[in-house]
Amino acid sequence: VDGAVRPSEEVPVVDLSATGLSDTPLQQAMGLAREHGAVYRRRLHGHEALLVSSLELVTELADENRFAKGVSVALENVREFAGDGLFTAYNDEPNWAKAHDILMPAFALGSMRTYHPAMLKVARRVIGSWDRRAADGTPVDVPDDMTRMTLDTIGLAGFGFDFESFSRATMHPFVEAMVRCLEWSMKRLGREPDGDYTEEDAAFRADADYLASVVDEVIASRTGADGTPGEEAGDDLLGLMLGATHPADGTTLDLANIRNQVITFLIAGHETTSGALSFALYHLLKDPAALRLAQREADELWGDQTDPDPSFEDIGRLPYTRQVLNEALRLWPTAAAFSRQARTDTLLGGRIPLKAGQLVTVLTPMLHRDPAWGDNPELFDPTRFAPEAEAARSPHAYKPFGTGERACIGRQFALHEATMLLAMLVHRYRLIDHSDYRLSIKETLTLKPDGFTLTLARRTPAD
Ligand code: MNH
Repeated sequence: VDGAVRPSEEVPVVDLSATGLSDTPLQQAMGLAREHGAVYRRRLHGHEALLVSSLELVTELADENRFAKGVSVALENVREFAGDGLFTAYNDEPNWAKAHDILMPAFALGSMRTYHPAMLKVARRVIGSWDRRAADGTPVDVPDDMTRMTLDTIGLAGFGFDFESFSRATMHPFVEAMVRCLEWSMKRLGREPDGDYTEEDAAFRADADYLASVVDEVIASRTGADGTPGEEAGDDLLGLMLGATHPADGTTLDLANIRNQVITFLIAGHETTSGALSFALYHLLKDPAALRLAQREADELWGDQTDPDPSFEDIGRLPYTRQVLNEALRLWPTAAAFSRQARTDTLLGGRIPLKAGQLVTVLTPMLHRDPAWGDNPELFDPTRFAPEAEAARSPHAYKPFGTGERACIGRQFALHEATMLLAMLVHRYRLIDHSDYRLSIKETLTLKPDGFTLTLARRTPAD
């Protein structure tokens, strides 16, 4: 009446207290968004979350003046084993800015040159293993091998530590403990108020302690017996953390924080990239035209060389392969949600009242299916990331790496490593869908195709 904008409670409320949270909460949340729309409230055992997935509202949430990263309940759970590492630190925790400032240079595009040799070494481990499978015709477990690859890569490139995952029949116990910790963090979201969880919590504690012990081994391999860095701290991530001082106050990171950072990088640095590569291979398998284009691009670069030697510069010459990864991350952003926190009392979209400090969850896979993506958002189409198409679209329509100051620090690292491996794999192998694989997605806070196997045949680039 007086012309002022009045909040109106038009947001649908979904109460899950009776049914509970599913084992695949992200896919459950996607289903609820399809049913109730791009913004809804989800109630569960007395907690309420606001889930948002429209370009209109995410554009507002990306405004750093009004919103900042929110440490969600899920991330609070991850804090139980990653502490004040970069990913789970609160915005105002001094160690966040300090570690961010010290580590940022190590993640600039140019720094990828330093990691390239380690990435290539591990890519060749994948090929060694897949050549044997191609020769005897047995299937490869794609997500398992992508996880071996990304873990070995972050270990070697970041910390000079070799997990040697391809010399093991089963995954390194670090991965198994880490996956259980992530699972614990996810399942804890759905706990009944009067349930007894002592057993789960004890098992979690044991896993978290084991992770810390592996990390202490990684750190010890680089420090003297007294815990101080040796003469040559090195210029990889661990070297920086042990040696570099903060430009502002000249202090280094403390050892407790370094331990949290190493756990954080070992987890954040491999779990999501391995899912991204697995989804990219899945989509190429199901889209022969896209696979052909990716193969042609690699063939043009490496011709009929049996063992190409990709240079650092080559990775920038694989734009279509990069588009394939971007498109796989559009449909299945492997870190599928992130939270924003209101800086002050505000109205979201001019209609949804938020209190200062209140969290809002962005449901990335549904943002990535907003009408801004056209009429067929479920369709895998790497040309969506052709430069002209990208220029015509809002930057807020695509957020697989989060947003703003707290966005992913490892984006270039992930894309360099994944583009190189994907191009090497399609250059070398025909991908055979021996089981007529139907996509099913496993959730452990991150997303991965479940039970995805392939058989392989060596190709000659003329194929
Ligand atoms: Mn990563 C933050 C997704 C690869 C290290 N990463 C984030 C966020 C998303 C994300 C989303 C923001 C989370 C939030 O807002 O709460 N990350 C990815 C994806 C890939 C990925 C989809 C691969 C594909 N990330 C990597 C790699 C590394 C890494 C590789 C390290 C080598 N990520 C981080 C760190 C943060 C982060 C560290 C936290 C940054 C900060 O808050 O300062």
